[in-house]
Amino acid sequence: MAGKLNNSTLTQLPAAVKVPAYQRQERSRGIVHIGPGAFHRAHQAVYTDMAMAFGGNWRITGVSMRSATLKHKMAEQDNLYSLVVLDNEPYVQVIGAFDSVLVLSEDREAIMAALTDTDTHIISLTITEKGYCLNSNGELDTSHPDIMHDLANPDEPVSAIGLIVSALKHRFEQQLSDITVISCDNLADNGKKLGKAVTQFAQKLQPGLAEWVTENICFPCTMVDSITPATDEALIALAADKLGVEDAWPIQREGFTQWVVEDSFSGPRPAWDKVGVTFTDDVAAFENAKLRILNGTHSTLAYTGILLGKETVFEAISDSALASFIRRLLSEEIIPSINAEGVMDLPAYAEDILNRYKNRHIRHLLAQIAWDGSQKLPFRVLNTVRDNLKSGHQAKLLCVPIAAWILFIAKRARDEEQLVDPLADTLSGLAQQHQQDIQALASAVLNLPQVFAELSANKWFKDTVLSYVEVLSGLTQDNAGTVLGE
Ligand code: CS2
Repeated sequence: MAGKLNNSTLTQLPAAVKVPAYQRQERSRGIVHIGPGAFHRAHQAVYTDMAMAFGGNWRITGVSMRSATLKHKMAEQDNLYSLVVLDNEPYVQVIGAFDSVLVLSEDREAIMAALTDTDTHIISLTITEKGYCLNSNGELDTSHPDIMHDLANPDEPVSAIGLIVSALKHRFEQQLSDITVISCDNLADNGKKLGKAVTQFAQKLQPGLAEWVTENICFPCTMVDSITPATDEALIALAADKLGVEDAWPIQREGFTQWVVEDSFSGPRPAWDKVGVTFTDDVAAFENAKLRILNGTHSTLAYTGILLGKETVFEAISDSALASFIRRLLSEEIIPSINAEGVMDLPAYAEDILNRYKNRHIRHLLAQIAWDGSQKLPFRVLNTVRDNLKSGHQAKLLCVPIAAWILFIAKRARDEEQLVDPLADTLSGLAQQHQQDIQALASAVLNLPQVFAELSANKWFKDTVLSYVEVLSGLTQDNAGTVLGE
Protein backbone atom coordinates (compact mmCIF):
# COMPACT_ATOMS: atom_id res chain seq x y z
CA MET A 1 0.00 0.00 0.00
CA ALA A 2 1.58 3.32 -1.12
CA GLY A 3 1.11 5.46 2.01
CA LYS A 4 -1.82 7.56 3.18
CA LEU A 5 -4.42 9.69 1.49
CA ASN A 6 -3.12 13.29 1.63
CA ASN A 7 -2.50 16.37 -0.51
CA SER A 8 0.40 14.77 -2.37
CA THR A 9 -1.19 11.35 -3.01
CA LEU A 10 -4.42 13.14 -4.01
CA THR A 11 -2.80 13.86 -7.38
CA GLN A 12 -1.75 10.22 -7.88
CA LEU A 13 -5.03 8.41 -7.34
CA PRO A 14 -6.51 6.07 -9.98
CA ALA A 15 -8.32 7.96 -12.76
CA ALA A 16 -11.66 6.39 -11.75
CA VAL A 17 -11.55 8.15 -8.36
CA LYS A 18 -13.39 11.50 -8.34
CA VAL A 19 -11.43 14.31 -6.70
CA PRO A 20 -12.27 17.94 -5.73
CA ALA A 21 -12.85 20.06 -8.86
CA TYR A 22 -11.15 23.10 -7.35
CA GLN A 23 -7.80 23.96 -5.79
CA ARG A 24 -8.32 23.45 -2.05
CA GLN A 25 -5.49 25.75 -1.00
CA GLU A 26 -7.14 28.62 -2.92
CA ARG A 27 -10.38 28.40 -0.94
CA SER A 28 -11.01 29.49 2.64
CA ARG A 29 -13.61 28.56 5.22
CA GLY A 30 -17.21 29.71 5.01
CA ILE A 31 -18.96 26.99 7.04
CA VAL A 32 -18.64 25.71 10.59
CA HIS A 33 -20.33 22.33 11.01
CA ILE A 34 -21.17 21.04 14.47
CA GLY A 35 -21.21 17.22 14.65
CA PRO A 36 -19.14 16.12 11.60
CA GLY A 37 -20.26 12.50 11.82
CA ALA A 38 -20.58 9.99 9.00
CA PHE A 39 -23.89 11.36 7.75
CA HIS A 40 -22.58 14.92 7.40
CA ARG A 41 -19.48 13.70 5.62
CA ALA A 42 -21.57 11.55 3.26
CA HIS A 43 -24.18 14.22 2.57
CA GLN A 44 -23.85 17.98 3.17
CA ALA A 45 -20.05 18.00 2.89
CA VAL A 46 -20.28 16.23 -0.48
CA TYR A 47 -22.78 18.77 -1.83
CA THR A 48 -20.55 21.58 -0.56
CA ASP A 49 -17.42 20.03 -2.08
CA MET A 50 -19.12 19.81 -5.47
CA ALA A 51 -20.65 23.29 -5.15
CA MET A 52 -17.18 24.78 -4.74
CA ALA A 53 -16.53 23.91 -8.39
CA PHE A 54 -18.85 26.87 -9.02
CA GLY A 55 -16.73 29.19 -6.90
CA GLY A 56 -16.87 30.59 -3.40
CA ASN A 57 -15.01 30.09 -0.14
CA TRP A 58 -16.97 27.30 1.51
CA ARG A 59 -14.38 25.08 3.17
CA ILE A 60 -15.76 23.49 6.33
CA THR A 61 -14.37 23.63 9.85
CA GLY A 62 -15.81 20.65 11.70
CA VAL A 63 -16.53 20.93 15.42
CA SER A 64 -16.69 17.67 17.35
CA MET A 65 -18.50 18.19 20.66
CA ARG A 66 -17.06 15.13 22.41
CA SER A 67 -14.45 12.96 20.70
CA ALA A 68 -11.05 14.08 19.40
CA THR A 69 -10.63 10.97 17.24
CA LEU A 70 -11.87 12.46 13.97
CA LYS A 71 -9.79 15.61 14.45
CA HIS A 72 -6.57 13.64 14.76
CA LYS A 73 -7.34 11.11 12.02
CA MET A 74 -8.32 13.84 9.54
CA ALA A 75 -5.31 16.02 10.43
CA GLU A 76 -3.03 13.11 9.53
CA GLN A 77 -4.42 13.10 5.99
CA ASP A 78 -4.75 16.84 5.28
CA ASN A 79 -8.48 16.66 6.18
CA LEU A 80 -9.21 14.56 3.10
CA TYR A 81 -11.44 11.49 3.20
CA SER A 82 -13.10 9.23 0.69
CA LEU A 83 -16.77 8.58 0.07
CA VAL A 84 -17.44 5.06 -1.19
CA VAL A 85 -20.80 4.91 -2.95
CA LEU A 86 -22.12 1.34 -2.82
CA ASP A 87 -24.87 0.76 -5.35
CA ASN A 88 -25.42 -0.74 -8.79
CA GLU A 89 -23.04 1.92 -10.16
CA PRO A 90 -20.44 2.17 -7.39
CA TYR A 91 -17.77 4.86 -7.32
CA VAL A 92 -15.27 6.50 -4.98
CA GLN A 93 -15.05 10.27 -4.47
CA VAL A 94 -12.42 12.05 -2.40
CA ILE A 95 -13.88 14.98 -0.48
CA GLY A 96 -11.69 18.01 0.16
CA ALA A 97 -14.20 20.40 1.75
CA PHE A 98 -12.84 20.22 5.30
CA ASP A 99 -10.06 22.63 6.25
CA SER A 100 -9.86 21.29 9.80
CA VAL A 101 -11.72 19.44 12.51
CA LEU A 102 -11.67 20.92 16.01
CA VAL A 103 -12.86 19.46 19.29
CA LEU A 104 -14.49 21.36 22.13
CA SER A 105 -12.21 19.92 24.83
CA GLU A 106 -9.01 21.10 23.06
CA ASP A 107 -9.94 23.99 20.77
CA ARG A 108 -12.48 26.26 22.46
CA GLU A 109 -10.81 29.50 21.35
CA ALA A 110 -10.27 28.35 17.76
CA ILE A 111 -13.89 27.20 17.57
CA MET A 112 -15.22 30.56 18.73
CA ALA A 113 -12.88 32.32 16.31
CA ALA A 114 -14.27 30.21 13.46
CA LEU A 115 -17.89 30.79 14.50
CA THR A 116 -17.42 34.56 14.75
CA ASP A 117 -15.16 34.97 11.69
CA THR A 118 -16.54 37.57 9.25
CA ASP A 119 -16.09 34.99 6.45
CA THR A 120 -18.18 32.34 8.23
CA HIS A 121 -21.68 32.58 6.79
CA ILE A 122 -23.13 29.20 7.71
CA ILE A 123 -23.30 27.19 10.91
CA SER A 124 -24.76 23.75 10.22
CA LEU A 125 -25.50 20.87 12.54
CA THR A 126 -25.87 17.11 12.56
CA ILE A 127 -26.04 16.38 16.28
CA THR A 128 -28.86 13.76 16.23
CA GLU A 129 -32.25 14.30 17.83
CA LYS A 130 -30.88 14.19 21.39
CA GLY A 131 -28.32 16.92 20.69
CA TYR A 132 -31.01 19.65 20.62
CA CYS A 133 -31.89 19.11 24.33
CA LEU A 134 -35.62 19.46 23.60
CA ASN A 135 -38.53 18.34 25.77
CA SER A 136 -41.51 16.34 24.48
CA ASN A 137 -43.14 19.62 23.39
CA GLY A 138 -40.20 20.32 21.08
CA GLU A 139 -38.99 23.18 23.26
CA LEU A 140 -35.67 23.71 25.04
CA ASP A 141 -35.40 21.45 28.07
CA THR A 142 -33.99 23.88 30.63
CA SER A 143 -33.67 21.00 33.11
CA HIS A 144 -31.24 19.21 30.77
CA PRO A 145 -27.86 18.97 32.58
CA ASP A 146 -25.95 20.43 29.60
CA ILE A 147 -28.36 23.37 29.29
CA MET A 148 -28.23 24.02 33.02
CA HIS A 149 -24.41 23.97 32.82
CA ASP A 150 -24.36 26.36 29.86
CA LEU A 151 -26.80 28.84 31.39
CA ALA A 152 -24.51 28.95 34.44
CA ASN A 153 -21.31 28.98 32.35
CA PRO A 154 -22.27 30.72 29.06
CA ASP A 155 -18.63 31.20 27.99
CA GLU A 156 -17.82 27.50 28.34
CA PRO A 157 -20.77 25.77 26.68
CA VAL A 158 -20.94 21.98 26.38
CA SER A 159 -24.17 21.87 24.38
CA ALA A 160 -24.60 22.78 20.71
CA ILE A 161 -27.35 25.23 21.68
CA GLY A 162 -25.08 26.92 24.21
CA LEU A 163 -22.21 27.06 21.71
CA ILE A 164 -24.40 28.64 19.02
CA VAL A 165 -25.79 31.24 21.45
CA SER A 166 -22.27 32.07 22.64
CA ALA A 167 -21.19 32.59 19.03
CA LEU A 168 -24.27 34.67 18.18
CA LYS A 169 -23.66 36.79 21.29
CA HIS A 170 -20.20 37.70 19.92
CA ARG A 171 -21.69 38.35 16.50
CA PHE A 172 -24.40 40.50 18.06
CA GLU A 173 -21.72 42.64 19.74
CA GLN A 174 -19.98 43.05 16.36
CA GLN A 175 -23.27 43.35 14.46
CA LEU A 176 -22.27 40.41 12.22
CA SER A 177 -25.67 39.07 11.20
CA ASP A 178 -24.85 37.62 7.76
CA ILE A 179 -24.93 34.05 8.98
CA THR A 180 -27.51 31.26 8.62
CA VAL A 181 -27.89 28.39 11.10
CA ILE A 182 -28.96 25.14 9.43
CA SER A 183 -30.17 22.01 11.20
CA CYS A 184 -29.55 18.86 9.14
CA ASP A 185 -31.11 16.36 11.54
CA ASN A 186 -34.16 14.11 11.37
CA LEU A 187 -36.49 16.30 13.41
CA ALA A 188 -39.86 17.55 12.22
CA ASP A 189 -39.62 21.35 11.70
CA ASN A 190 -35.91 21.08 12.51
CA GLY A 191 -35.05 24.70 11.70
CA LYS A 192 -38.01 26.11 13.63
CA LYS A 193 -37.19 23.97 16.65
CA LEU A 194 -33.50 24.94 16.54
CA GLY A 195 -34.33 28.63 16.20
CA LYS A 196 -36.78 28.46 19.09
CA ALA A 197 -34.31 26.62 21.34
CA VAL A 198 -31.58 29.17 20.54
CA THR A 199 -33.82 32.16 21.26
CA GLN A 200 -35.24 30.53 24.42
CA PHE A 201 -31.67 30.04 25.66
CA ALA A 202 -30.65 33.59 24.60
CA GLN A 203 -33.74 35.05 26.31
CA LYS A 204 -32.56 33.59 29.62
CA LEU A 205 -29.07 34.95 29.07
CA GLN A 206 -29.57 38.38 27.47
CA PRO A 207 -33.05 39.44 26.26
CA GLY A 208 -31.64 41.95 23.74
CA LEU A 209 -29.67 39.12 22.15
CA ALA A 210 -32.80 36.99 21.74
CA GLU A 211 -34.55 39.86 19.94
CA TRP A 212 -31.54 40.42 17.66
CA VAL A 213 -31.44 36.70 16.79
CA THR A 214 -35.16 36.64 16.06
CA GLU A 215 -34.91 39.68 13.81
CA ASN A 216 -31.68 38.86 12.01
CA ILE A 217 -30.76 35.19 11.94
CA CYS A 218 -32.45 32.56 9.73
CA PHE A 219 -32.88 28.93 10.79
CA PRO A 220 -34.15 27.24 7.62
CA CYS A 221 -35.87 23.87 7.85
CA THR A 222 -34.32 21.06 5.85
CA MET A 223 -34.95 17.47 4.84
CA VAL A 224 -31.85 15.33 4.52
CA ASP A 225 -31.67 11.82 3.13
CA SER A 226 -29.03 9.27 2.22
CA ILE A 227 -28.55 5.86 3.81
CA THR A 228 -25.09 5.99 5.42
CA PRO A 229 -24.07 2.89 7.38
CA ALA A 230 -21.29 3.30 9.95
CA THR A 231 -17.73 2.79 8.73
CA ASP A 232 -16.39 -0.74 9.34
CA GLU A 233 -13.15 -2.62 8.68
CA ALA A 234 -14.51 -3.97 5.40
CA LEU A 235 -15.04 -0.42 4.14
CA ILE A 236 -11.56 0.71 5.20
CA ALA A 237 -10.10 -2.21 3.24
CA LEU A 238 -12.33 -1.52 0.22
CA ALA A 239 -11.39 2.18 0.20
CA ALA A 240 -7.68 1.34 0.40
CA ASP A 241 -8.09 -1.07 -2.50
CA LYS A 242 -9.89 1.50 -4.68
CA LEU A 243 -7.61 4.42 -3.74
CA GLY A 244 -4.28 2.64 -3.65
CA VAL A 245 -3.55 4.54 -0.43
CA GLU A 246 -4.94 4.30 3.10
CA ASP A 247 -7.87 6.42 4.25
CA ALA A 248 -8.13 6.22 8.05
CA TRP A 249 -11.87 7.02 8.05
CA PRO A 250 -13.68 6.50 4.73
CA ILE A 251 -17.44 6.92 4.58
CA GLN A 252 -19.94 4.67 2.79
CA ARG A 253 -23.31 5.60 1.38
CA GLU A 254 -25.96 4.46 -1.07
CA GLY A 255 -26.16 6.17 -4.45
CA PHE A 256 -29.40 8.02 -3.55
CA THR A 257 -29.04 11.37 -1.87
CA GLN A 258 -31.51 14.21 -1.39
CA TRP A 259 -31.34 17.59 0.38
CA VAL A 260 -34.33 19.92 0.53
CA VAL A 261 -33.68 23.33 2.10
CA GLU A 262 -36.08 26.14 3.01
CA ASP A 263 -34.98 29.14 0.95
CA SER A 264 -34.46 31.38 3.96
CA PHE A 265 -30.91 32.66 4.45
CA SER A 266 -29.54 35.62 6.42
CA GLY A 267 -26.27 35.57 4.49
CA PRO A 268 -24.61 34.04 1.41
CA ARG A 269 -24.55 30.28 0.75
CA PRO A 270 -22.70 27.84 -1.53
CA ALA A 271 -24.02 27.11 -5.02
CA TRP A 272 -25.87 24.10 -3.64
CA ASP A 273 -28.68 24.63 -6.15
CA LYS A 274 -26.19 23.84 -8.91
CA VAL A 275 -25.41 20.40 -7.49
CA GLY A 276 -28.90 19.03 -6.95
CA VAL A 277 -30.09 20.61 -3.70
CA THR A 278 -33.79 21.59 -3.79
CA PHE A 279 -34.70 25.02 -2.43
CA THR A 280 -38.32 25.59 -1.53
CA ASP A 281 -40.51 27.82 0.61
CA ASP A 282 -42.15 24.84 2.29
CA VAL A 283 -40.12 21.82 3.40
CA ALA A 284 -42.94 20.32 5.49
CA ALA A 285 -44.30 17.83 2.93
CA PHE A 286 -40.79 16.58 2.08
CA GLU A 287 -39.89 16.39 5.76
CA ASN A 288 -43.05 14.55 6.88
CA ALA A 289 -42.81 12.14 3.97
CA LYS A 290 -39.19 11.28 4.69
CA LEU A 291 -39.45 11.11 8.48
CA ARG A 292 -42.60 8.99 8.44
CA ILE A 293 -42.17 6.87 5.32
CA LEU A 294 -38.43 6.23 5.48
CA ASN A 295 -37.46 6.72 9.12
CA GLY A 296 -40.77 5.34 10.42
CA THR A 297 -40.36 2.10 8.48
CA HIS A 298 -36.65 2.00 9.28
CA SER A 299 -37.38 1.97 13.01
CA THR A 300 -40.20 -0.55 12.53
CA LEU A 301 -37.88 -2.89 10.62
CA ALA A 302 -35.13 -2.36 13.20
CA TYR A 303 -37.15 -3.44 16.23
CA THR A 304 -39.27 -6.16 14.61
CA GLY A 305 -36.27 -7.39 12.62
CA ILE A 306 -34.08 -7.68 15.71
CA LEU A 307 -36.85 -9.62 17.49
CA LEU A 308 -36.73 -12.04 14.54
CA GLY A 309 -32.94 -12.30 14.69
CA LYS A 310 -32.28 -10.22 11.57
CA GLU A 311 -29.08 -8.14 11.39
CA THR A 312 -29.48 -5.80 8.43
CA VAL A 313 -32.14 -3.76 6.66
CA PHE A 314 -31.63 -5.93 3.59
CA GLU A 315 -32.36 -9.11 5.59
CA ALA A 316 -35.42 -7.54 7.23
CA ILE A 317 -37.01 -6.20 4.04
CA SER A 318 -36.26 -9.56 2.35
CA ASP A 319 -38.46 -11.29 4.94
CA SER A 320 -41.89 -11.66 3.34
CA ALA A 321 -43.83 -11.28 6.60
CA LEU A 322 -41.97 -8.07 7.53
CA ALA A 323 -42.16 -6.71 3.98
CA SER A 324 -45.91 -7.23 3.73
CA PHE A 325 -46.44 -5.70 7.16
CA ILE A 326 -44.39 -2.64 6.14
CA ARG A 327 -46.49 -2.28 2.99
CA ARG A 328 -49.70 -2.40 5.01
CA LEU A 329 -48.33 0.07 7.55
CA LEU A 330 -47.42 2.46 4.72
CA SER A 331 -50.63 2.21 2.72
CA GLU A 332 -53.12 2.03 5.61
CA GLU A 333 -51.62 4.40 8.17
CA ILE A 334 -48.43 6.30 7.22
CA ILE A 335 -49.18 7.61 3.71
CA PRO A 336 -52.73 8.72 4.60
CA SER A 337 -51.25 10.88 7.39
CA ILE A 338 -49.16 13.01 5.01
CA ASN A 339 -50.43 15.99 3.02
CA ALA A 340 -48.17 16.14 -0.03
CA GLU A 341 -50.81 17.21 -2.55
CA GLY A 342 -49.06 18.60 -5.61
CA VAL A 343 -45.62 18.10 -4.04
CA MET A 344 -44.88 14.42 -4.35
CA ASP A 345 -46.40 11.07 -5.35
CA LEU A 346 -46.28 9.34 -1.97
CA PRO A 347 -46.90 5.73 -3.07
CA ALA A 348 -44.14 6.05 -5.69
CA TYR A 349 -41.86 7.71 -3.12
CA ALA A 350 -42.54 4.85 -0.69
CA GLU A 351 -41.85 2.23 -3.38
CA ASP A 352 -38.50 3.89 -4.15
CA ILE A 353 -37.60 3.72 -0.47
CA LEU A 354 -38.44 0.02 -0.23
CA ASN A 355 -36.24 -0.55 -3.27
CA ARG A 356 -33.44 1.36 -1.57
CA TYR A 357 -33.76 -1.01 1.40
CA LYS A 358 -33.13 -3.89 -1.03
CA ASN A 359 -29.69 -2.52 -1.95
CA ARG A 360 -27.60 -5.67 -1.48
CA HIS A 361 -24.38 -3.63 -1.61
CA ILE A 362 -25.23 -1.86 1.66
CA ARG A 363 -24.85 -3.62 5.03
CA HIS A 364 -27.02 -1.31 7.16
CA LEU A 365 -27.19 -2.71 10.68
CA LEU A 366 -30.59 -2.73 12.38
CA ALA A 367 -28.76 -2.28 15.69
CA GLN A 368 -27.49 1.13 14.48
CA ILE A 369 -31.00 2.24 13.51
CA ALA A 370 -32.28 0.95 16.86
CA TRP A 371 -30.16 3.51 18.76
CA ASP A 372 -31.91 6.39 20.56
CA GLY A 373 -35.45 5.05 20.18
CA SER A 374 -36.75 7.39 22.88
CA GLN A 375 -35.61 10.36 20.73
CA LYS A 376 -36.47 8.99 17.29
CA LEU A 377 -39.88 7.37 17.74
CA PRO A 378 -41.71 10.61 18.68
CA PHE A 379 -40.85 12.12 15.27
CA ARG A 380 -40.99 8.90 13.25
CA VAL A 381 -44.08 7.16 14.66
CA LEU A 382 -45.84 8.99 17.50
CA ASN A 383 -46.59 12.17 15.50
CA THR A 384 -48.19 9.92 12.87
CA VAL A 385 -50.29 8.26 15.59
CA ARG A 386 -51.39 11.71 16.80
CA ASP A 387 -52.36 12.90 13.34
CA ASN A 388 -54.27 9.71 12.58
CA LEU A 389 -56.16 9.83 15.88
CA LYS A 390 -57.00 13.49 15.25
CA SER A 391 -58.27 12.80 11.73
CA GLY A 392 -60.13 9.63 12.64
CA HIS A 393 -57.73 7.42 10.64
CA GLN A 394 -56.74 4.08 12.16
CA ALA A 395 -53.42 3.94 13.99
CA LYS A 396 -53.30 0.40 15.31
CA LEU A 397 -50.49 -0.85 13.04
CA LEU A 398 -48.39 2.13 14.20
CA CYS A 399 -48.50 0.61 17.68
CA VAL A 400 -46.44 -2.35 16.42
CA PRO A 401 -43.07 -0.50 16.30
CA ILE A 402 -43.77 0.92 19.76
CA ALA A 403 -44.54 -2.53 21.13
CA ALA A 404 -41.48 -3.96 19.34
CA TRP A 405 -39.32 -1.19 20.83
CA ILE A 406 -40.46 -2.14 24.32
CA LEU A 407 -39.69 -5.80 23.65
CA PHE A 408 -36.31 -4.71 22.25
CA ILE A 409 -35.57 -2.89 25.52
CA ALA A 410 -36.46 -6.06 27.45
CA LYS A 411 -34.30 -8.16 25.09
CA ARG A 412 -31.29 -5.86 25.52
CA ALA A 413 -31.60 -6.19 29.31
CA ARG A 414 -32.10 -9.97 29.15
CA ASP A 415 -29.11 -10.40 26.85
CA GLU A 416 -27.10 -7.96 29.01
CA GLU A 417 -26.35 -5.96 25.88
CA GLN A 418 -25.91 -2.17 25.96
CA LEU A 419 -28.99 -0.08 25.19
CA VAL A 420 -27.82 3.01 23.25
CA ASP A 421 -30.30 5.71 24.23
CA PRO A 422 -30.20 8.97 26.24
CA LEU A 423 -32.79 7.30 28.49
CA ALA A 424 -30.80 4.06 28.69
CA ASP A 425 -30.46 4.14 32.49
CA THR A 426 -34.19 4.71 32.98
CA LEU A 427 -35.25 2.13 30.36
CA SER A 428 -32.75 -0.52 31.46
CA GLY A 429 -33.72 0.09 35.08
CA LEU A 430 -37.39 -0.49 34.24
CA ALA A 431 -36.47 -3.62 32.28
CA GLN A 432 -34.56 -4.98 35.28
CA GLN A 433 -37.39 -4.06 37.66
CA HIS A 434 -40.02 -5.80 35.50
CA GLN A 435 -37.94 -8.59 34.01
CA GLN A 436 -40.63 -11.12 34.93
CA ASP A 437 -43.59 -9.04 33.76
CA ILE A 438 -43.45 -7.62 30.22
CA GLN A 439 -46.88 -6.00 30.57
CA ALA A 440 -45.68 -4.10 33.66
CA LEU A 441 -42.57 -3.00 31.75
CA ALA A 442 -44.70 -1.86 28.83
CA SER A 443 -47.01 0.14 31.09
CA ALA A 444 -44.03 1.75 32.82
CA VAL A 445 -42.39 2.72 29.50
CA LEU A 446 -45.68 4.06 28.14
CA ASN A 447 -45.92 6.27 31.21
CA LEU A 448 -42.72 8.13 30.33
CA PRO A 449 -43.93 11.66 29.48
CA GLN A 450 -40.58 12.63 27.93
CA VAL A 451 -41.31 10.08 25.21
CA PHE A 452 -45.11 9.80 24.96
CA ALA A 453 -46.34 13.17 26.31
CA GLU A 454 -50.17 13.16 26.22
CA LEU A 455 -50.28 9.69 24.62
CA SER A 456 -49.38 8.32 28.06
CA ALA A 457 -52.95 9.16 29.07
CA ASN A 458 -54.58 7.77 25.92
CA LYS A 459 -56.30 4.53 26.96
CA TRP A 460 -56.83 3.30 23.40
CA PHE A 461 -53.16 3.84 22.52
CA LYS A 462 -51.84 2.16 25.65
CA ASP A 463 -54.24 -0.79 25.41
CA THR A 464 -53.35 -1.31 21.73
CA VAL A 465 -49.61 -1.21 22.44
CA LEU A 466 -50.06 -3.59 25.39
CA SER A 467 -51.98 -6.03 23.23
CA TYR A 468 -49.25 -5.97 20.58
CA VAL A 469 -46.62 -6.47 23.30
CA GLU A 470 -48.49 -9.62 24.25
CA VAL A 471 -48.82 -10.82 20.66
CA LEU A 472 -45.25 -9.94 19.65
CA SER A 473 -43.81 -11.61 22.74
CA GLY A 474 -44.41 -14.87 20.93
CA LEU A 475 -43.12 -13.65 17.54
CA THR A 476 -41.09 -16.28 15.70
CA GLN A 477 -39.99 -16.71 12.10
CA ASP A 478 -42.68 -19.39 11.73
CA ASN A 479 -45.63 -17.35 12.99
CA ALA A 480 -44.50 -13.88 11.80
CA GLY A 481 -46.84 -13.98 8.80
CA THR A 482 -49.80 -14.68 11.04
CA VAL A 483 -48.80 -12.41 13.95
CA LEU A 484 -47.98 -9.42 11.73
CA GLY A 485 -50.74 -10.17 9.28
CA GLU A 486 -53.55 -9.56 11.76
C1 CS2 B 1 -31.73 5.72 10.16
C2 CS2 B 1 -31.33 7.03 9.50
O1 CS2 B 1 -30.11 5.30 11.81
C3 CS2 B 1 -31.28 5.66 11.60
O2 CS2 B 1 -32.07 6.01 12.48
O3 CS2 B 1 -33.15 5.60 10.07
O4 CS2 B 1 -29.99 7.34 9.75
C4 CS2 B 1 -31.53 6.90 8.00
O5 CS2 B 1 -30.58 5.97 7.45
C5 CS2 B 1 -31.36 8.24 7.31
O6 CS2 B 1 -32.28 9.17 7.86
C6 CS2 B 1 -31.63 8.08 5.82
O7 CS2 B 1 -31.68 9.33 5.21
